Amino acid sequence: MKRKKAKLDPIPHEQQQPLVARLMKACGGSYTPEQRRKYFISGPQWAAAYEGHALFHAPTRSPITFEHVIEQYAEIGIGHWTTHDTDVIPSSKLFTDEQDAIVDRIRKSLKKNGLKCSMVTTETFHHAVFAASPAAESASVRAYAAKRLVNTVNIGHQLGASYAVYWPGSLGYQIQGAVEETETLRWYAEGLNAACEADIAIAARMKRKTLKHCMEAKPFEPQAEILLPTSDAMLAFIGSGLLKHPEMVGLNPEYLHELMWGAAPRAALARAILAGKLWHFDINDGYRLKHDVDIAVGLVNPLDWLNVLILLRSHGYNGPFNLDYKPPRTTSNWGVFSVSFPTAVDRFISLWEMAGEALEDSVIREASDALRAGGTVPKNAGVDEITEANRELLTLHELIGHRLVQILLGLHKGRVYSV
Ligand code: GCO
Ligand code: MN
Ligand code: MN
Repeated sequence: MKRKKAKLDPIPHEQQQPLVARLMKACGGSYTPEQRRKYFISGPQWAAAYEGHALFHAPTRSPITFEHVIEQYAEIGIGHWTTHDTDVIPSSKLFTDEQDAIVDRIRKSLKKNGLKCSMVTTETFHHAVFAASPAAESASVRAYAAKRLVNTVNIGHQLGASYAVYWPGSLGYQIQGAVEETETLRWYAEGLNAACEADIAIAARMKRKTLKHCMEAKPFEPQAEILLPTSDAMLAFIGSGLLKHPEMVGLNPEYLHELMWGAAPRAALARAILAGKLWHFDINDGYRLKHDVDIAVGLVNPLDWLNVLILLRSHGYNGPFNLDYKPPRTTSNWGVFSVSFPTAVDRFISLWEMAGEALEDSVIREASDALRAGGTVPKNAGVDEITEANRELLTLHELIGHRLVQILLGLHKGRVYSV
């Protein structure tokens, strides 16, 4: 039916927030902060503070402080907070008393708002010093990078974190032939080795557990060619013999980063699970074979997400779900915390609970059991008999797919459309 075109009156600025707030309420389906806090969900400082800038984009939002982010996360019910070193400490203030003062302010702000810092990470991609990567030819750059990683481990322990993440960023090249890959990867390993060795010493001194050091791959950015473009490449790197403590190093796959290169994220995660290295998980969404659009979880591929969470639930994944996405440039500073974050968290919780429902679903269960039982095959059966014996059961693959879509759309509860 075509809607009659109403004359639309412009909406004055002061009425816009109330309108958005009313429509948010009308959407329904939101969880309480207490319910949200039951999940190991973390909110990055850089996601909330993202100002909408990029190579082709001027900022659309104004800067905000970590105090504000932490306070807003607490209100929403995001129980954990994550940060890069330079999201909160300007590069020039690192390694100074000012760093200690800032870390102290963060600690107080977390405590006041009942949040925990779960993960820290080092920015080794933005500052000009890392133009040739943290594993640059120049030994002075590499020594500085190692010092930064060690400093972040230290901050992590001071803030009570359990995870450190490493996105190698500019580890790659624009111009082929200038960089020798094996040498660069050896140098990169030296940085991680320094971080792990320092961690062992700091953890012993502070009577804490060592951190879980998690590598994060991204295939296409910010260099033209990337030396460790996928989680699989990182698994090979961890097992290459270059790391002094491979047992301390695992993965932080990002959903979109795996999707970007054309992988099935669920299969990439399955390989990480088999290797015992799925320790941390950046959750977001986007499109295949495109740049890193970092859209909020479940907005593009909810069915794929449901399947990812079925895999993680059935393997008892209990690490963090880090909301590493970028609120759209069209969203206001106010909208970041009143629409973008709560809706991302709530879609995640719905999909997680739905995954539990799918695992318990009697139709899926009986279909999966039947497929595993297989058909009745006579002794010494030949290829034709084996094929024939299983033929009707294989139809269940599509039936399971249909059932998962029914669960996703709520149709398994008997919802139908009048036609
Ligand atoms: C990206 C990356 C980053 C990393 C972060 C942690 O999408 O650009 O995922 O957000 O997760 O740098 O090291
Ligand atoms: Mn990420
Ligand atoms: Mn990303």
